[in-house]
Amino acid sequence: MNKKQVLFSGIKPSGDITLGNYLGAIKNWVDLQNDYDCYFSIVDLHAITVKQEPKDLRKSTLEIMAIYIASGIDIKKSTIFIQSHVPAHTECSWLLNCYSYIGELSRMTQYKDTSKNKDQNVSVGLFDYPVLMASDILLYQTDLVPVGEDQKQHIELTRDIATRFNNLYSPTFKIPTPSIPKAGARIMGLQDPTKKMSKSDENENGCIYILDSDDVIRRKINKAVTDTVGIVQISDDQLGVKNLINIYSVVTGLSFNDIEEKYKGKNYSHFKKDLGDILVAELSPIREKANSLLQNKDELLKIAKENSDKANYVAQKTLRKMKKKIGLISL
Ligand code: ATP
Ligand code: LTN
Repeated sequence: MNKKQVLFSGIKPSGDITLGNYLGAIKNWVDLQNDYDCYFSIVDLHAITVKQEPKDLRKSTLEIMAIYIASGIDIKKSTIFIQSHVPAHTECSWLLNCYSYIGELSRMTQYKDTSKNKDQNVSVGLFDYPVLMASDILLYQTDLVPVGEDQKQHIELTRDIATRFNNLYSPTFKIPTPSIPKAGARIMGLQDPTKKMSKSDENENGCIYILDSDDVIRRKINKAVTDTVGIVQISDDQLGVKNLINIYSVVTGLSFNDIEEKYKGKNYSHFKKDLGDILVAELSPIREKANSLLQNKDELLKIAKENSDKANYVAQKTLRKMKKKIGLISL
């Protein structure tokens, strides 16, 4: 039997998980786990590149773990682990820092965007974020990295660093390929459809959170900004409506055309009511399962421990290889 290809992805516990995270990432992972040997991480070390309240960080980390499982990621098939439980990630990151260039890191748009909005000091960690991400991916000899469009540049950088290391020494890392979902690749904010829906957004009405109650989901959809055109159609002059149609399409599997047809002659409130119902049907079972998992923290931690043992074993193997090639003495 051929060995399955390896898949790695992760989400930062930097806030409550949004519909963007779910449709752009988690939902696709669930489908991929039968075909790949999957690692899904909660990347807490990435979250601390910007300020986090310790208690919120702890809460988000466990919530993401519960949401992964509640959304259908099967711990018998996939490895779900907390990044800081596998020390090889930080160690590998230092090593790869020595093969990464300030020039290439300076060109990363996520860094430029995040640092631009900070009035206080920007941490070295924020600048170095992509090297830690490269370590996450390369330690597992990853073939495929499913991410939203915004992360493509970081995967390109990962490929460059890996190729550089392989050329300098000898083949050490698999060169990973990004996989960007066509649908759901970019869910926009409900209050500002020119910006992506993001868990660190200050405006709560702009985001639907996976653990939002049914009423809150419906209310946020009702309040979503639209326009005065009044036609449910895909148009670049109607970014709010376009985003809602996209969400509708990703959840139901209906094409944009089907949706436009279905709502011909109907007003926005009719469309929004249906979309609210569709989202409630999709998210409420996940919320209930996640909340029930969160009732038993010991069980979640037990899963985290077992899975990190598995991840540690695989990651250490690559790390040992790297150190040997670099010329570090092992005992
Ligand atoms: P933050 O607001 O803290 O930057 P985020 O909400 O952008 O966080 P990440 O942890 O950076 O989320 O991303 C986790 C995964 O979810 C990534 O694969 C990312 O591409 C995807 N993702 C995040 N936001 C969206 C979105 N609005 N639409 C589609 N995919 C998204
Ligand atoms: N940088 C990613 C999160 C992330 C990740 C990874 C994704 C950290 N390490 C490894 C895929 C593979 C983000 O901001 N979405």
